[in-house]
Amino acid sequence: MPVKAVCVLKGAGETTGTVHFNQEEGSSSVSVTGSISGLVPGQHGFHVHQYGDNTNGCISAGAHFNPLDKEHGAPEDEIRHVGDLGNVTAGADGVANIDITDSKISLTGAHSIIGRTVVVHADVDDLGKGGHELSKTTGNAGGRLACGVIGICK
Ligand SMILES: [Cu+2]
Ligand SMILES: [Zn+2]
Repeated sequence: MPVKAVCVLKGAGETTGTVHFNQEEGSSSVSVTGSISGLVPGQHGFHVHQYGDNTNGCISAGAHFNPLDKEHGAPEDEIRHVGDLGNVTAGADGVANIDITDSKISLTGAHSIIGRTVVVHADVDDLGKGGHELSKTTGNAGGRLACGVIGICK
């Protein structure tokens, strides 16, 4: 049986979205699909954060999901947080369509993202390479526009 999960993104502003996760049985990769609307055109940091806690809004989700205690990086880097999914890109209509395959996140086991939070950010994630003091922790991706807890679905 594949494992499937879904996340509905909401925030204080007009950014909303839905993200689907699918992992085939025995596969080490997860497909991430969906769309986010109400964004400024351009790139926006897109991560799985540690906690499935939105008590005080997206800030309660904590830092990037990082069970291996590594520095922030790009999805294709060996040195990255498990939760580092890079950027999504919004078009002129403010909509970002997501179609990512990632082999570091999982829907089962020690690196499972079930019950954690997806966050989409105001700014571009520099993927650890921007030279900013926050580059190696957050990619300097700015505020949290919208977020949601990842839950199992059918
Ligand atoms: Cu983030
Ligand atoms: Zn990170």
